[in-house]
Amino acid sequence: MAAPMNSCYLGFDFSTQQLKVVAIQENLDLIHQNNVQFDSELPEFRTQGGVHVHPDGLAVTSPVLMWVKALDLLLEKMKVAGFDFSSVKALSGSGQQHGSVYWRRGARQALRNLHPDKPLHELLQDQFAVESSPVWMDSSTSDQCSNLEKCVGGAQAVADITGSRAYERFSGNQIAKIHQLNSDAYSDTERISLVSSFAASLFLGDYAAVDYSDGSGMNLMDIFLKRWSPTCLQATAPGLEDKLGAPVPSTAVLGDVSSYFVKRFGFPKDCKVVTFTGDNPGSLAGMRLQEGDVAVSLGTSDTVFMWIKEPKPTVEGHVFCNPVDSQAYMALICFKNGSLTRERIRNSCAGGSWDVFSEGLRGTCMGNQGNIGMYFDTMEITPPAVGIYKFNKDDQRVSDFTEQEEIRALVEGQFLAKRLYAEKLGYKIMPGTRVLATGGASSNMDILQVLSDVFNAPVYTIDLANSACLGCAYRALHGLVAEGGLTFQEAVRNAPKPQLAVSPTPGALKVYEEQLRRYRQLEEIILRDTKQ
Ligand code: 5FX
Repeated sequence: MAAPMNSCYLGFDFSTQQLKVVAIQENLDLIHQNNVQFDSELPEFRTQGGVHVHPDGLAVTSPVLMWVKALDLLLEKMKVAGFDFSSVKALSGSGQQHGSVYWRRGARQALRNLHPDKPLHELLQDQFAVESSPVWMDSSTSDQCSNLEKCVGGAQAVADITGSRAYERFSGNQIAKIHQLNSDAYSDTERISLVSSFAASLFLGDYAAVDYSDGSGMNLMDIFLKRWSPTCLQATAPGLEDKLGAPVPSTAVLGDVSSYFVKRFGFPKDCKVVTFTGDNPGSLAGMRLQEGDVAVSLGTSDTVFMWIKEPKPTVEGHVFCNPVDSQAYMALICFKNGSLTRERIRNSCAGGSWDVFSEGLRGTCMGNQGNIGMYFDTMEITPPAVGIYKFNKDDQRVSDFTEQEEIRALVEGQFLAKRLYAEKLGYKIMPGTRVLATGGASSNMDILQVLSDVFNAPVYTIDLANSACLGCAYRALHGLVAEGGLTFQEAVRNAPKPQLAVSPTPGALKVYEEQLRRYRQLEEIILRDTKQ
């Protein structure tokens, strides 16, 4: 039976700096969006950019209760805005990838008995064995990564099983560190969730399973067999399989929403909770990525991802299970120095104004007269390097650029790195290639022009600057019909199509082939020097 027109679907995104939600109707029209900014709206947690960077500069965590309280606040804001919760047929969501949450023994009972008179953060305040959850910006687990690669037979062997070599931010290595340094907390942990499955657990009123796609970012799952790898589990921590629960397909319906939400907000009793996934997989769904497209997400982290059919994991980049098609995969490359670095250069070279930043791009020409910059404010993921490197047209290291040159050097450098690593993963720009852009910076046409020129391909955007929550609203809708065999593409065929934003400037191909060649060489030199 077709759902009435006023039914709607919710998609949440628990990202690094904020919690967001969108609501879409059955016809896929967007009817509500809302958000909670962690730093400004929950100042009691004293985060900066949603996180705490520890004194060693390597460990990065977020208070798990902040995420819980953000959900309390978001739902209150929706209520005040007159949102009709009784029309929600299904909900899903995404979370920043790799972050891990440690539920204390007894937390399942607490989740099953949430009292509707109280906010979640009061009910759950004592239910976490680890209060500061490690997040994706963390790079403190080098020892655990070396150990995993040693136990499994090398970096490529780990990639062959889990889709990625051992990465410091990947949850398995974070779990190993907690087991080693905080063994009491580990023993007191009943269940380990990812940020995504933790958020789903709140709605479900029970532990929610990890989905295949986000589960691929743990260095624990066999992405081909779609189950935990016994070798990786054993190398990580004892008794881990029980603490993780079995992973499930990303389209699975987990069950009905907890009675807490029915009583407190008026959700229908049979409102379904569809498995939550990672923010990048959520974006893939929101952008309705097709084979051959390359997506560039410009957020706190910048990511590049592609839809692939025959994955060949290497020691660079990641392969994840695809969130909307269980036969397919997605390749992903993550760059840590994304929007925070763009904001820093905006502040230092453009007086804090995006308009002046844009003028800087328009006032300089393609190729920046041979100047090249690499801006790794914090330890980068791709490539593993830290520091600021500026080169003139003769490949000599220089200490200064003019403000406008600096702005262009940053943006060109960020996009050259994206093209370089996409090509290393086998991606080829062909006639017909589309670059799909999303994330905060995708609303800046001058930044997109540079992207289009560097990739020598047209850039498309979708209306919403952040596609992860939209993708999860689509996934909520698809989750209800997936078992009947309807594909994701069929379920969302009427969604707004990505719109052409900019096309490459004539002459871009020649300029950036040369810049890319130099960028590759200069990066190799930096990496060689870093290792010495
Ligand atoms: C992907 O591997 C990442 O680490 C980041 O893009 C996080 O998902 C950001 F939330």
